[in-house]
Amino acid sequence: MSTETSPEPDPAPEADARRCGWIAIVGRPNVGKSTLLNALVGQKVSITSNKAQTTRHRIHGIRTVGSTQFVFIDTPGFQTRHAAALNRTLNRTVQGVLADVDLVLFVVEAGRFGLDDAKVLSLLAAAGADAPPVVLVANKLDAVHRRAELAPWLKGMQERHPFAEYVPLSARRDADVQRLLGILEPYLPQQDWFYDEDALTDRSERFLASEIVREKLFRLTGDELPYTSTVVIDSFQEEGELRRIAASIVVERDAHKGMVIGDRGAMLKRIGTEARQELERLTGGKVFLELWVKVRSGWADDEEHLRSYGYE
Ligand SMILES: Nc1nc2c(ncn2[C@@H]2O[C@H](COP(=O)(O)OP(=O)(O)OP(=O)(O)O)[C@@H](O)[C@H]2O)c(=O)[nH]1
Ligand SMILES: [Mg+2]
Repeated sequence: MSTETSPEPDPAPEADARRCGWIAIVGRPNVGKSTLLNALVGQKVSITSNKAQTTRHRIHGIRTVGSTQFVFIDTPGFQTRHAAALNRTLNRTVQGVLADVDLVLFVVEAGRFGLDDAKVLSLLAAAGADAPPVVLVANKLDAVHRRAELAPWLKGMQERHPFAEYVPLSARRDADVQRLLGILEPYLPQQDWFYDEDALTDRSERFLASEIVREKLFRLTGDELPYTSTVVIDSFQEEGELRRIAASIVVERDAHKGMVIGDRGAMLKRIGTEARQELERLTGGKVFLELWVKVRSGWADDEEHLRSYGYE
């Protein structure tokens, strides 16, 4: 009889081969972080608009492909201009996220690197020796008309920071987004998944409802409405497939209230209709949405109000 001990039997092959990890998406406002997140997840979990500072919360978007689960964290565009409490809160959210992830996607617009991008990069560089690897994502490639200038620009980026990967892409092109998933996979540790295979986000329908109303508000009112407007859900009831939602749009001045309501209520009605339609697509059921407009001056500069509105 042999005295040699036989090696431990292999654990179940699927569990052993599984990968899962946290990937933070950071960058200055408006570079397309949330658009990229939605494309990576394959469904809208984070609102987007051409207004800077659209994202205000940390949002997990989850995508499971084969044996790998990617958990992306969308973050607010890092603010360098204003110092109101809202911005301090947003910046804390970004910095808090960086400490705890396996990988960082630093998103910039392809061919552009400005002072506000540099400030975000310096934050990443300051994270020290055990900082996670950083992948440079040069987004909006579709908007770059002089492709020949891209190679020297990428070379310049190499000198700025030892990025783990350099990925020019367009968040709007599905093939680019699938390629990015393949590039990121090897950076995730081998471990079991954190979420169910079909999970898409850590956020509730109630939260998504307030975000979708805020997106329509931003998109439909254009540039006149200051970004300090927000949306609060007053009640959210589920009755089978039906959702009854009452929400308040909170603005800082009476003049803004007029803007949101519009001529004989036309603007508010449009915001409500578009939000309801999107919520019905998202939940697959009927939605009753009731919208109110309230004036609360100074809320964005008041830490207590921020907390009561769900900002961390
Ligand atoms: N042409 C082009 N536009 C894009 C692309 N990706 C995003 N955009 C647009 O860029 C704008 C900003 O996109 P967001 O995804 O909201 O940007 P963000 O970085 O999340 O912005 P904040 O949340 O404000 O920090 C939107 O109008 C998008 O449609 C892209 O690949 N190509
Ligand atoms: Mg965003």
